[in-house]
Amino acid sequence: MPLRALIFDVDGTLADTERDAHRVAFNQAFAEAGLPFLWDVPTYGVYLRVTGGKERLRAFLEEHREYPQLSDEEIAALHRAKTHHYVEMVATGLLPLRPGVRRLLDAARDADIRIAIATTTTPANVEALLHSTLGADALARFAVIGAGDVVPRKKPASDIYQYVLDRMGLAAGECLAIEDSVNGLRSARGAALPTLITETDYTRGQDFSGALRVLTHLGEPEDPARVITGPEAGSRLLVDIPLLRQWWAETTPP
Ligand code: XBP
Ligand code: MG
Repeated sequence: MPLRALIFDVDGTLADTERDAHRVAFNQAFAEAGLPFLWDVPTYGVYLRVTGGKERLRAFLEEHREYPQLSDEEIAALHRAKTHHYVEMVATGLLPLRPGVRRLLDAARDADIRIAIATTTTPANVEALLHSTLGADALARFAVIGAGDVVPRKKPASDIYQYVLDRMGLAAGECLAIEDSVNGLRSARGAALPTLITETDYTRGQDFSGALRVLTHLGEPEDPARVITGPEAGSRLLVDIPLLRQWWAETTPP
């Protein structure tokens, strides 16, 4: 059975979006609404344990009763403003793809391996990021884009990966997921997907047991990735299609 598809997470995996884009867009929306709080870098890191922007804000307010408590409608309106700011920011080209992402997307296309997206973030955010980094016809590269509220339960539930697999008509054993966080790993593994981790500053040190390999990133010729967990730990390499096929084959019976 060949490897048929790569399923990418977005935030933290395709691009390092959380600290300098999502967090900043939330703070712009909070300030505009006259709210008496903002999320500094460490605070945002704490609440990243909750996936989904609306859900993250709800969790923060529940733990900060000293601040005005917002209704679901108010949170939804605030989140729409945040999405607007995020999309505007990303459209300026502020956020590059992480090392090796473009190279691997192109290599997958050349090898007839489908690519798809499974993310918790709002669809407009995904489209803005893909357009600004991959150009006007970026969306056509992806067989399926599963994003945001299209499923009832966000990561770490496996719903979004199951949704993408169903839409592609593929079994988990024919695919490989690429993620950056423990919530993403749980989600992908819950759908029985072999999963590669490229960690970020926010996710370094999380419990990645069950991952196929943990890497610093996917690597570029001038900046190879370092393997953090796996038989090659400590070595530097480029993640390319032959290597992905080799790692993926370890997970599937011949
Ligand atoms: C990342 C998330 C998202 C973003 C914010 O998901 O948890 O909530 O931080 O997105 P993933 P929204 O890594 O699965 O892409 O504000 O649009 O929810
Ligand atoms: Mg992520």
